[in-house]
Amino acid sequence: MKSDYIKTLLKSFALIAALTSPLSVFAHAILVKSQPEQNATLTASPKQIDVWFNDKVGGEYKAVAVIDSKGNRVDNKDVQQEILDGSHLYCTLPELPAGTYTVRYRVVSIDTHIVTGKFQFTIQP
Ligand SMILES: [Cu+2]
Repeated sequence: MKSDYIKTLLKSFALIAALTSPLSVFAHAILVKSQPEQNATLTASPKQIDVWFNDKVGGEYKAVAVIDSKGNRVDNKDVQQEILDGSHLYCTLPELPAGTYTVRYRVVSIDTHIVTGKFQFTIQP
């Protein structure tokens, strides 16, 4: 019957839409919040960097690095994932001099994709 054919066709489209939708359950992780915020101007060196994603991320291969304007890595290389909130990573910092810093992150999202990104913040003299 023709209507059965159309129903099947519609189901196929629905399936394709579900598989390709950014709202899929197995979503690609995106950064939703950070502390310091992107492009923040601070009056003192922050004690740590916090990043939050829209979903929990994998415990392996997680990385958060803070790079100074000369390209040197300045964080304490101690990235941690919050035990009760797998969407939250943080690392600590030594006392940093004034300058502009770049935070780089790299995580594996639930859909197994690798997600990388960066943002900057500035510490005023
Ligand atoms: Cu993805």
